[in-house]
Amino acid sequence: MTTNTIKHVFSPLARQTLQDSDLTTPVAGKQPIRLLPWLQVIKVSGRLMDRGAEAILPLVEELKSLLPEHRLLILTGAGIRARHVYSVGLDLGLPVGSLAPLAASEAGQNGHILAAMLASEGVSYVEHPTVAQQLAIHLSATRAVVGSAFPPYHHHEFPNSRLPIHRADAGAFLLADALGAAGLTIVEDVDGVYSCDPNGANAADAKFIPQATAAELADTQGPLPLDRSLLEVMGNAKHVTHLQVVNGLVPGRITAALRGEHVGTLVQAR
Ligand code: GWN
Ligand code: ATP
Repeated sequence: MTTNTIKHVFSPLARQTLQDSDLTTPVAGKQPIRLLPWLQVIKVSGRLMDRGAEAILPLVEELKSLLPEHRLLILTGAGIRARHVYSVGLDLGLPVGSLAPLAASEAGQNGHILAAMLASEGVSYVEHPTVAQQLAIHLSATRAVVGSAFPPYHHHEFPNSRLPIHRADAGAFLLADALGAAGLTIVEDVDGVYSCDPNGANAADAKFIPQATAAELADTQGPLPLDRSLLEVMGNAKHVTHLQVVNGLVPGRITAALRGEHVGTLVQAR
């Protein structure tokens, strides 16, 4: 009898369809572990990088000052070069799956720039596959690394859009949540989220929103400084309960946010 049983490996999913949630939920319904519970994720907006030395040099000094206190994954957005590539590509009729990697490479370029400015502190740019598989060993060797905030969906097309819907804000949140990070701070060139664009035509009417749920922001009609897909993915978060949007042009705001102070717009996942 023993000769038979050693050939059988018990597995609760071996003999059933994976399509039936009544059968899979008892096995798959468990809360995932936090891989890097001490990690702070900081997403730096592409627009901030577009402002050049005036914005980047003070930001670099603040990021350097955070290193003794925090272990960081710094992720960069795409900014103005991606807007240009979108307009050229759309004019030519390129499909959205061709546009996404073009824009993603601009987010990567901003990351390479920021990493070069932080290199003297032992900070390097790491590739997407390294973020996915070797972040722990890199953050054992150094206090921070830089990567691209754009999600690597490459040529995968999501329906009903001519522009990639999952951009740098959504990518940063998906990573922070998948890693079970301690927090996510989105660094913009505005104080946070307003009722309308504080740099737009109706700037005089823009009211600052100190706190909102992702669902409340999703219900708004006007422009936001965040990807709308971010608000959707936040609703399905496993670990990260909130993020804070802060102004990276004001020295000290990122430091305060990482210490848990309310200095921008707090967005609650639920
Ligand atoms: O190139 O700056 O990673 O980290 O979505 O893919 O378009 O690639 O297609 O590891 O895999 O341009 O080459 O480029 O930004 O994304 O990288 O230097 O296959 O390190 O080769 O998932 O960096 O790059 O653009 O992030 O966002 O070689 Mo870049 Mo991006 Mo580097 Mo990455 Mo895409 Mo890779 Mo990738 Mo592509
Ligand atoms: P990426 O990093 O993906 O390139 P980004 O964060 O640099 O993107 P945007 O997504 O365009 O850039 O967001 C930043 C800009 O959004 C701000 O400069 C601001 O003028 C504008 N904005 C539009 N609507 C609002 C709003 N409701 N509240 C605050 N800012 C807004």
